[in-house]
Amino acid sequence: KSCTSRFIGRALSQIKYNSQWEKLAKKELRGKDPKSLLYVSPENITVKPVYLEEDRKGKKGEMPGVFPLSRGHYATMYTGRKHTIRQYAGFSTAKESNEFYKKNLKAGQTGLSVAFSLSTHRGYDSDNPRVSGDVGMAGVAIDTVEDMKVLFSGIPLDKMSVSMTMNGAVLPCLAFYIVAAQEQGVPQEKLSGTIQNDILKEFMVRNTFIYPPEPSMHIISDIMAYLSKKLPRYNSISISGYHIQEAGADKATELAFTLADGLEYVDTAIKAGLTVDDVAPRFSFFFGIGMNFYMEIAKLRAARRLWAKLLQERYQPKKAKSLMLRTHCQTSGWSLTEQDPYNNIIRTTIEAMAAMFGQTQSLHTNSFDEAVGLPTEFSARLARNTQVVLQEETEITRVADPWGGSYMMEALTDELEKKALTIIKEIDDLGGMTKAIATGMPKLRIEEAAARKQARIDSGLDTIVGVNKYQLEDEEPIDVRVIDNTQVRLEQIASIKKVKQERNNKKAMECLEALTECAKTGKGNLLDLSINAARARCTVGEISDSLEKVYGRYQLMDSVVQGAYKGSFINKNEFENLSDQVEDFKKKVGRRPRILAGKLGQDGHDRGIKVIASGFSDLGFDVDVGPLFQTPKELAKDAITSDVDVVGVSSLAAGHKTLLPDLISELKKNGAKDIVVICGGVIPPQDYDYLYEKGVHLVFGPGTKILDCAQQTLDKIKEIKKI
Ligand code: 3CP
Repeated sequence: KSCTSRFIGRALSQIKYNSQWEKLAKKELRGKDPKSLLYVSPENITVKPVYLEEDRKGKKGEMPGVFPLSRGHYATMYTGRKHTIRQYAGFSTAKESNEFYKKNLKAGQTGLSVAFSLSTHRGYDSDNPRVSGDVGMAGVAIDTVEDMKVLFSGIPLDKMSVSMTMNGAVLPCLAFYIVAAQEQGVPQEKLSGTIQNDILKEFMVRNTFIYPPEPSMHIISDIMAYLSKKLPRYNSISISGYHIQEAGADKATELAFTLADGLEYVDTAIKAGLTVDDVAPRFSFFFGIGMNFYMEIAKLRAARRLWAKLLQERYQPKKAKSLMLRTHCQTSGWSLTEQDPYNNIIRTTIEAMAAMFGQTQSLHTNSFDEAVGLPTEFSARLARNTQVVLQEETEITRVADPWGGSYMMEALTDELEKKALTIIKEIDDLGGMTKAIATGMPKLRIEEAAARKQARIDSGLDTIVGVNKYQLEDEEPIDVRVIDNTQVRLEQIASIKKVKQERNNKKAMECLEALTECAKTGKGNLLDLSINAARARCTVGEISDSLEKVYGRYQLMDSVVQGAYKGSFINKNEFENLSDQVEDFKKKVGRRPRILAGKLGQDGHDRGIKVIASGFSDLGFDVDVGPLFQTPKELAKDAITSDVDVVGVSSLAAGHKTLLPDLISELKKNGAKDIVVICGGVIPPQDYDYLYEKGVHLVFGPGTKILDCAQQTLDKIKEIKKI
């Protein structure tokens, strides 16, 4: 309550009501001040209980298809062409994923979107020991062009538009795709689709980078140069806000960082000798859509307007298409709950409606079981049909930008535009996004917002049904898709071996050397050379290594946000009760309880681990966050060297059943039996017993309150160490 009134206090002075409305409202509220109805969003936008004609005074109406394009970049929008139903999918082997794609296309899906294995993302072949827990788990494992051919077997690539979420290993994967199409009889100029290729956000949030920022940007400019000449129907980048929102950012920040990334890519292309009109018509965007319904619709309208205005002001393009912000959207994975999971179907439907009202060009709807594991065929069907029903059974698509002209929607669009522009100016002042990222500012902003949001949920200020309100007493476990990771890996290893045996090895080595040489000298085009290497049957690991020799592999420097969790936690007594216990521990033991928060394997999703680290640190724990992408052996060694009481592992990419038992056996092997091992993340409840049997002490599902997690951890340390 105190937090709400603090927000409202700040907002009050800015708000003026229509006096007639105020009088009526006061009467209805039996004398209570109508200002108590104000809501301040996380973007710090004051949402009023009513919007009237006077809120639009002096502002002209807009038309879809006309600059600044807030209402849509086509005059007809969905009435002319409905959005693409593009479900992001991929798991296990190329063969299994191919079968899954074909079934989905028969059942109403209209575009494809490939989820790659994290091993592939990070440029490792499936036989690399670093990726023993990752192969085929959170996406399909692709090691060579032969896998890519199987992935699209029976799918005509001249007709089907395919999106590939790939950033780190973008060169080999895009090259495999182009060669697979050619060997299917489809020339590259006929390919339509999108490559994500948005490395800047990887350094901020998603972490599937391979090389440092500078060579990574060079790779992007080579890709843009190649695609703009040779693949005119293919979108060279998908500038992604989705992961920024998922990592905790509010919508104004998501919008601003995404567009600032876009501006940086235009500048990069211009520096490489291209023009804005060579590249911008094939830029595409990608936003997350969460539960704040009106704000999400406004965000997409503001995004189109801001992009059109910024491009016009800064680059004066000649082609109308350069101004169009065409976007894909995905419903929020973060908004899904493990608790009472069928509620997720409702959440996804609401978010899908917001995306459609916001006039997205393409949409993925999440499956309800994604908070606990990989989608099953059943949950994937429901997710897809959410869009099919919205498109085909409702009349939502009959009107272009149906919210246009709503006093409220236009006001929110203006406000978001203003807020985002202020943040974009801050980035400009830092010298653009690459430089801003080097200062750590964007990452820190996002992590602070994530810690604040968690405190609002843990304090009950923000409701999540089934999690902090209306909880069920008994939860029935739901089915999850199980992947035999060991089997997938063995199959991939066999197929790599076969490809290597059958290829002309001399030719393959020459192609790899040419790539290394190009990386050294900057002469030649890296995508062009990767296509040669793909055709010569070089693997994803070999192509990545040929560049790593010159560029090196990037290591992220990380820190823990302090004070944001504590500052936003409402019930101070509850917080202090636990922090007092931590103080007592310190008095008794002579030091604070020490925790090493780690990530195993190639899973770079670090919102969970960062929020835990911030919360535990504010409570008085001594917290270290380990580097990303560790092997169980490396994490065990760090834990022992740092003499910690607890190792906390966050797992979001399904590697827990392989990686955690390995961690425990490494700890035991080295005599560290009394280190408490806790884990959390996307872990199906069916796997909890398996993990406990293997020696994990505590498993925390998504939605666990940080205070509960910290209390149980502290109790467990005392129990194990007999304190
Ligand atoms: C469309 N067209 C129209 C109209 N609407 N023409 C006239 N009137 C209309 N009303 C034309 C377009 O100009 C275009 O032709 C063609 O129809 C196709 O339409 P589109 O809108 O471009 O649609 P699509 O091909 O589906 O492309 C959508 C975008 C694309 C542009 C957004 O980039 C895309 O599909 N992105 C998907 C990205 C994605 O799936 N990402 C997955 C991330 P022309 O092409 O000739 O102009 S998953 C990450 C998950 C989290 C994680 O990281 O793990």
